[in-house]
Amino acid sequence: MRTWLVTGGAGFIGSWLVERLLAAGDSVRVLDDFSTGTPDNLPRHDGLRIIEGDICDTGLVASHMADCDGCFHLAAVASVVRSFEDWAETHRVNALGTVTVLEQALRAGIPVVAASSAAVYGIPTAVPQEEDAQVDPLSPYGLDKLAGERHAQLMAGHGLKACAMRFFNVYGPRQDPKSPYSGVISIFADRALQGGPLVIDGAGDQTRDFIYVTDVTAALVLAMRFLMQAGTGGRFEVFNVCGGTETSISTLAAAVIAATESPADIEYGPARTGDIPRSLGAPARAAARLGFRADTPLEQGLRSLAAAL
Ligand code: NAD
Ligand code: UD2
Repeated sequence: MRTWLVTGGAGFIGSWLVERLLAAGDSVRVLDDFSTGTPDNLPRHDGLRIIEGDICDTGLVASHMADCDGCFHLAAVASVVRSFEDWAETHRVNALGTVTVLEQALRAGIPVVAASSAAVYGIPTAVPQEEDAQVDPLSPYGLDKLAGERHAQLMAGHGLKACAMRFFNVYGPRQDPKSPYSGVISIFADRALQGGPLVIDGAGDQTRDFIYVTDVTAALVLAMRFLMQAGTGGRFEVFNVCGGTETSISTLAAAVIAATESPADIEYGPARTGDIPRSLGAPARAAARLGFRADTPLEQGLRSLAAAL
């Protein structure tokens, strides 16, 4: 049995990861400040310990890492929009918090699998986006995620084992639809269940690469296994965590209406300023090196989401 530290484990993706690790028979410590996450997302389980605290608290992070086998680092201010509204605080959590977690993992000699984002790429110069594509983040959020990756890469030269996982657009139960920073699928599903309308920003031909949350947690576990099996010395890898399928927002709206069997209408509003026209990840590297493949088709994921609401 192994023991894992999961920062941000009370959040949307973190709570699904915690469930997966507990189901595998491992022990889990969650470090979370409950700023967007909640203990209500987590099960009652003998193998789970929940610590309320800030990832920038060096002593706290160090003390809980001391006897862990590895760390999954998911805690973040996880919103592009909020990163503009609350620039310095986002930077504190996403940059300083990440460096704190990485540095303490380096000192403890444990591997880290950290959440990064497709936001590091900025506007794609070509799709599908491979990990070696140009990075040019357009937001403080994306910039701090990129900085976290670079710190991990630098620390690998000093012995850290780390993977940065560039999540594309993740969806599934427990993603809060009420927040102004919510992802489009949780907003559309909520609107569909309220009877509509679903409001598409712009023409609806913009595309995204959606990935269901349990596919993401599968990738995280495979990345940790990869690091545990790596030889001695430092190691840094970056992986897209994506489905490799492009879906337009109009197609998505129709699919959400079908999955929820809703009578809701679709309306069109103004395009979002700075919206990215296409986003599609290349899944080949994670497939080749981690054996990862996202295997939840959009229709199936949307049905699971609808059933959970
Ligand atoms: P979330 O907001 O549900 O989870 C983040 C968690 O971190 C929350 O539980 C929050 O309370 C906690 N947290 C925030 N600041 C903290 C701090 N200072 N100390 C301790 N805990 C803190 O968001 P999520 O969607 O589950 O995102 C998880 C990770 O995945 C984040 O790193 C995010 O940037 C990344 N990500 C998410 C998506 C997506 O589509 N959801 C896409 C790309 C990357
Ligand atoms: C951002 C981040 C991504 C991830 C995600 C979290 C970038 C490049 N990407 O992606 O990494 O953090 O946020 O959710 O910064 N839309 C509508 N109607 C709505 C809501 C959204 O049409 O009611 C459109 C929106 O204009 C956009 C698409 O849906 O074209 C996706 O929007 P999103 O906010 O879910 O995510 P996105 O791609 O901005």
